Amino acid sequence: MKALIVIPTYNERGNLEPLVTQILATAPEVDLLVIDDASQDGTGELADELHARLPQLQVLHRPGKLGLGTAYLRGFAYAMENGYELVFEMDADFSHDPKYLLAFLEAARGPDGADLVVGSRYIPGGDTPDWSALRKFISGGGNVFARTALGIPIHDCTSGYRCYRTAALQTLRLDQVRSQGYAFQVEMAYAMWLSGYRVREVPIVFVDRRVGHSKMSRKIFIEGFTWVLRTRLRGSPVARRNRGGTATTASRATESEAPKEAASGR
Ligand SMILES: Nc1nc2c(ncn2[C@@H]2O[C@H](COP(=O)(O)OP(=O)(O)OP(=O)(O)O)[C@@H](O)[C@H]2O)c(=O)[nH]1
Ligand SMILES: [Mg+2]
Repeated sequence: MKALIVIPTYNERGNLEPLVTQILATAPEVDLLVIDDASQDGTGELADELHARLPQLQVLHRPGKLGLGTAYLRGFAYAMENGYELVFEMDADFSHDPKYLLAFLEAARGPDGADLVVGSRYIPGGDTPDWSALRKFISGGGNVFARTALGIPIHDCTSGYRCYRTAALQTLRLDQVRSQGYAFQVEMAYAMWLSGYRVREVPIVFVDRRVGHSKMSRKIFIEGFTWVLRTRLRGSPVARRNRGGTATTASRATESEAPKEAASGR
């Protein structure tokens, strides 16, 4: 299966090359797309050097820090335009260990393959060993809140390590996505699930970045919280099935209702 790994970067010079090396050692058949937002530390130039050496790595340069959500949407569009069957989201900071790529590919393969595979910290085998009790509480609590408020059966809907089937993405209203940070991940997971697509979680141990700085802000947390509340009230504009004008949990098809009709091209 032709797979593209999208890696958004903002000041990740110390991480990019070892990450790319490790990805290609684990899954040599995948292609990579680095989306750099005019990093000041030379990440964009390094990505261009890597592209010159590695034909399977492409680079998109954006003029400024435009946010994670728009970077991934650009990556999804690239995957669809270039015939990739699977598209991955992956952070550049080694929090998302490339060793899990094979488990993702396994879960996405075959006739029963998932349309969205989520790397989950909140199922058996998943963990966040480096986090303080407070950070665990905020992330774990945020996930319980999103799950309960939206009624989604996904344990880690804020996880940014995932793999989508592009045929499924193609049926969503991606032009309606407005969120950027954690909300972007929840919005996409919700739209996939609501649209009847098969979602599967594989356990990941999420470790803290080794070098560089986090770009997450309080604003991103608040966006996540208010997005869930708003969506609970108004529904998802992104899901392909949106009966009665609002997408409530009741409008979601069960797996037996042929959720893969779009994904299989029927
Ligand atoms: N292109 C692009 N990449 C971004 C932007 N913001 C963050 N990133 C990248 O997105 C990934 C995740 O960002 P991090 O800063 O690690 O955020 P996080 O993983 O949620 O937070 P930490 O747990 O603190 O690491 C990294 O690869 C960043 O370089 C952005 O605006 N544009
Ligand atoms: Mg990170």
